[in-house]
Amino acid sequence: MTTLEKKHSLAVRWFHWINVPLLFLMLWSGLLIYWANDVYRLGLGDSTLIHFFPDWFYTLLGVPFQLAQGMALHFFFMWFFAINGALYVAYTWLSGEWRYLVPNRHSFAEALRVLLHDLHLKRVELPARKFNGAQQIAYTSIILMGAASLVTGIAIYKPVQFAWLTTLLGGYEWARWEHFWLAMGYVVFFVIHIAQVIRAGWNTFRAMVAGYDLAPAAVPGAVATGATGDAAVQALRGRTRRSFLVLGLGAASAAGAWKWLMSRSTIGDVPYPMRHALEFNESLSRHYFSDARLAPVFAREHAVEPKVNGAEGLSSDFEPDAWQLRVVGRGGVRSFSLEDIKRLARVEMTTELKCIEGWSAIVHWAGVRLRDFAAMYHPIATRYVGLATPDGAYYVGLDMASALHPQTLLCYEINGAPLSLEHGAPLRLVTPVKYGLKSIKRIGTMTFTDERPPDFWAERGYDYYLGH
Ligand SMILES: Nc1nc2c(c(=O)[nH]1)N[C@H]1C(S)=C(S)[C@@H](COP(=O)(O)O)O[C@H]1N2
Ligand SMILES: [Mo]
Repeated sequence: MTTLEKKHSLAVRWFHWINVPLLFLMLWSGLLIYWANDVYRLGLGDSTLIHFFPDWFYTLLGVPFQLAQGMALHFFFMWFFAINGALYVAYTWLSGEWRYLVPNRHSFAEALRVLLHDLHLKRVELPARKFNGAQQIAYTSIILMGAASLVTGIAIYKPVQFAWLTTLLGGYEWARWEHFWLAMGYVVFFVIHIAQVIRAGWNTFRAMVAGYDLAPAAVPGAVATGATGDAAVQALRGRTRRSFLVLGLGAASAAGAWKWLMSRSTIGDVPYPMRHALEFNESLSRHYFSDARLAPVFAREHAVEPKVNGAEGLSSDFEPDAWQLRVVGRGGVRSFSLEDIKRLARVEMTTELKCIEGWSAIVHWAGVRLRDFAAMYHPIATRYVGLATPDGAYYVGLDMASALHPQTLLCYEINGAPLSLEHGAPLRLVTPVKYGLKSIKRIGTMTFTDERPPDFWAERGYDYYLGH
């Protein structure tokens, strides 16, 4: 005699059909981000065992190298991921389902037995309860990992605003490392889990969709639904059909929503809903931003030579000796020599240059505050400062608060030596409250304006504000 047994609660199915797909979106967009740098690797010292990810991996999966799009997706879907995660946790809490899902003091011993059983190392009876210890540990650790991914993600997305958090996690580079290995952890989980599902067979999979399974009538603890025998089989069939229909409709509407999202008109190279999400994130950062919020500073002996990254606007026909800084404001155009600039108060700082591609370096800079320069030049108050290379090929825009931040420097020295041409001689910007791409090398023109100045990388899909 068989009976229809309720196998999986709403929370468990929610977890599988909503949390997991969202996690996949985060992993997918993360994959678009990780190609960009060589810091993600498995190895010891200088020898690398595996590089994340080798080129063949991207070719195999057909993943494009799209850092900007990956970030836009990541910072758009992070909201869905976070909000859904919070709702899920609230639901399991309020419904009391957490009791089945959270490990208790027996879970660990039980998990060990499950492991021995699964590996065929020992013939052991598995407990007949709803979730065994191994499953409880798995569910709960994925949720904790999700929370940890959010926290480490925030710490690397906004490492200046959330400097306390980043410091707590061991600093920017550690937080990035943690974020990455959590992602690898999901992949390991997923691979093991898929193997288990395949081994467990169709009925287990069906139960995860329909929530119900057939059970021998005598199983203790089985929640009898009334239907037994043929009636139970019939009832399960009906439920299965309905559940797969719902799942199919859900998948189809998710696919539709994705298509809709990706086919929207673009602003600065990303579909407008994602651009708006980036701008929303920007405005949150901005509200959190203040002059008092300084990027962390380091001891000078930690400074290293940063790699040379990006040579847009650094054409070779440049004559450093003839260089002058052209300043454009409402009052007209004025030019300044390097000597004029060096007469301002010299400022030194050791800060972290963080490239959006994922690498970072602690560098010792010397120069003058843009704020001091502006005070000397005395522009009519404007909302933005635009900076461009002499040939106009690279250009960045800064909101005035960021431009006048005490750590925003016009630099002429790097690690105690004059700037080299490839690091931006004769004068470059360094602003540790933003990603490195705002730190324009070889400034030719500085424009005080009320209109948001063009920004080379924002036009190519990145966040404009890029505040940390
Ligand atoms: N003129 C110019 N400035 C630039 C770039 C560039 O391509 N051209 N690249 C930016 C980027 S993406 C980074 S990370 C930093 C790197 O500075 P570095 O080459 O001195 O390490 O410079 C920024 N400033
Ligand atoms: Mo960069």
